[in-house]
Amino acid sequence: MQKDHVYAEPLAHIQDFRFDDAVADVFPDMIQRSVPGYQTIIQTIGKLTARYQQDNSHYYDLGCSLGAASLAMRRHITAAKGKVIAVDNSRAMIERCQRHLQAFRSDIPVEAVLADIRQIPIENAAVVVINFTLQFLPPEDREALINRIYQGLKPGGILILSEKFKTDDTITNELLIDLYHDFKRANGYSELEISQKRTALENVMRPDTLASHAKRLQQAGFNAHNLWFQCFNFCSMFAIKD
Ligand code: GEK
Repeated sequence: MQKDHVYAEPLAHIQDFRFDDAVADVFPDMIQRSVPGYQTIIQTIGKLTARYQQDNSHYYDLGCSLGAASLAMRRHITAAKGKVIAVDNSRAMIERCQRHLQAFRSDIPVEAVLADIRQIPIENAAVVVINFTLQFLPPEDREALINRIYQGLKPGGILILSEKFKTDDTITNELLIDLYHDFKRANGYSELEISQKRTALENVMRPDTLASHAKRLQQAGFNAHNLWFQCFNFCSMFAIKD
């Protein structure tokens, strides 16, 4: 695994964060050291897939990066005629994702698609995963995607949505961010790396509050939804279509 040094040296001008070759090359190390509970979330995506799988269904991984969630889903599908559809709009990510998927043998087909998740059809789905990607969409586009996911799920299907979130009050928001930065320090990131990455993400990753996620899920039609994981300002929710 290549170590993430993307922000290790001082940069004269910090550009907006992009999922380019430099990031894709170090992504497994980056996400592991930057997202609290990442392994737990990926493993639980596998477990939930085992529970919510249905025959003749699609399993979506929206914003798949290198395909960790797709691999977890594929390992757990035993239902007949399943297909995993992994989507990312970064060429650097999807090329590496294709290689990862080919490296492991499986009878379950996986299609790795270079596309914008706002533009692909979502249909016949037993499971839809959107793991730390909704936060990168322009806020005004989020509702339409959640609505389309609801429409594309089969009855009894599940959406697993993981996000970084913010809180409405400054005191708890700053405390959660401080605890998160301690987590990054403990994982070997320097003050310079933490602050340069924060600046790079400022314009491209805009977290919602948990209340706005819950409202959006409810309005889309999900009557059953809840938080199942939280660590600092990172969380994962599930929503089940009845
Ligand atoms: C994992 N889910 O390892 N359409 C398609 N892809 C997009 C879009 C878009 N509009 N916007 C961003 N992306 C993964 C981790 S990373 C999260 C997901 C992170 C893609 C982007 O190219 C990147 O690969 C991914 O969403 C977000 O479980 O790095 O914090």
